[in-house]
Amino acid sequence: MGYLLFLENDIPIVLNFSILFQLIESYMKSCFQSVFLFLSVVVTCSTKSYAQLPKEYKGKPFRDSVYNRGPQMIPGRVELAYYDFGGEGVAYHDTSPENEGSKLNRTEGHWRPGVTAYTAFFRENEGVDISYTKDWADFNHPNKVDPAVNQLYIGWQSDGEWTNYTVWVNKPGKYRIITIYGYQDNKSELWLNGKKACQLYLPENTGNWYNWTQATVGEIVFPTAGLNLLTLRYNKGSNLAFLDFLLVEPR
Ligand SMILES: [Ca+2]
Ligand SMILES: [Ca+2]
Repeated sequence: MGYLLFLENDIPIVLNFSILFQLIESYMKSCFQSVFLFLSVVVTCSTKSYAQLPKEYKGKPFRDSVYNRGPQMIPGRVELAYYDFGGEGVAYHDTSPENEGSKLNRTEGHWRPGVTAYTAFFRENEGVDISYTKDWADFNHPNKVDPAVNQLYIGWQSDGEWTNYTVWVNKPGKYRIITIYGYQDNKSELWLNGKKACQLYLPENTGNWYNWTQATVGEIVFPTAGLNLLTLRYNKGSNLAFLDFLLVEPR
């Protein structure tokens, strides 16, 4: 067996080749195992984070120049106007092909002074009917709970309509759902990854579409963290702005 001889700071160092090879082999094995372990963790996490999304779902989380944070987070607020990309039959179903909110806001007096085109004609070329809260319609009378100024909401609801949201669940568990709405119960349901998860109930009839209030409207369990597909199925009855998910029982 050969020897390696060299000098370090003028001190001769002698190494047996077989020991050297064992050291190299051991080092390489250790590196390989680390890389393998890392990849396993990545693949496992990735699989776990996406497993619950229906495989056939082709929609993608909404994003634009103003909102670019990716999937909306739970716990937190899901803005209903930020339904997924993907179009009619994939990301939403709406009975009228036009955005009735944008269409109205193109008429005289409905694009209010100081309101941006982004807000007044939000997702104008899609079918979901979206508008925003206006000075002379939503704030010219007392509301039980005021919505935000220029709050986007889904209106012009018809029976059997729905919108999809790819959400990121940070903490599995049971959540209370709080919303702000105008008018009356619309018999909404939330579906999670293609299965009915809960019924929503808007408890108070506010009198009309532009009298707003806030209420707890249901509870839902998110069993798994990561990406989940939330579907809001609604019927005629209300203007609906967002859903707040408040964690009440972690799992
Ligand atoms: Ca429509
Ligand atoms: Ca509609």
